[in-house]
Amino acid sequence: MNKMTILIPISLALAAGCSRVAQNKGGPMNGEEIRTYNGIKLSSVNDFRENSIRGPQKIDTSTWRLEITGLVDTPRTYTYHELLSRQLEKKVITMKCVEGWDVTLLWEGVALPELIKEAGVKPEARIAIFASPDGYSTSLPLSYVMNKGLLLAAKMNGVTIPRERGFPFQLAAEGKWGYKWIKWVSKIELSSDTAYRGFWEQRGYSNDGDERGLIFENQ
Ligand SMILES: Nc1nc2c(c(=O)[nH]1)N[C@H]1C(S)=C(S)[C@@H](COP(=O)(O)O)O[C@H]1N2
Ligand SMILES: [Mo]
Repeated sequence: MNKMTILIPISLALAAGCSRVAQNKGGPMNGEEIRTYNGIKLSSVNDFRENSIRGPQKIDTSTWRLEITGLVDTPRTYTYHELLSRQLEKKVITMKCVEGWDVTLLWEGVALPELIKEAGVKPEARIAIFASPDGYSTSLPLSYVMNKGLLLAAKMNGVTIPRERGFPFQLAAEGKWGYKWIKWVSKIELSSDTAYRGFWEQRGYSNDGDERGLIFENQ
């Protein structure tokens, strides 16, 4: 354990992330990642910093489920294999952390609006609340999720998302700060409660989370 590791709990209380350099400690990553796509130079899956509130989660895909619930006509659950057997879409997207670093990768995953449509949206639904087994949560306006065609990403740069990065799925919340890009997402709840605030949002970070806008709510 080095000095940085000891300092992490202190910096976590202050910022949506700290500064441990990511390492790929095994996990499901396979094959060689691609580093250019359609002429665009990509970052590496190793260029992230490890910012997770409780460290990397270990998900067992045989028991893992994605649940879509709340203000829907029919709550739905999907297994890992059900999701992966769907058509996957690809997009190059940059993720920016409020700490001042960013990564541009090829994200590949399941179109979230399709899953939400399968559950059926009740007219009162305004936001989607996302939750993960590490106790993390965040929310986004339902109109943004649907219109932007957000992906639940299963791959980065052509390789399975490493455990540290959110295997089996990380939400690619295009246009929003990194803290909206929830890792290990396992529950999506549609809600009318626009006063809901996620983990970092409760601690003062912008609820809108637009990466071109303010970092803090009351600036
Ligand atoms: N479940 C979960 N998702 C999370 C986080 C977390 O702590 N837990 N951290 C967020 C933050 S602050 C960032 S910048 C991105 C990328 O974090 P990483 O670099 O640790 O992968 O993941 C986001 N998703
Ligand atoms: Mo972050």
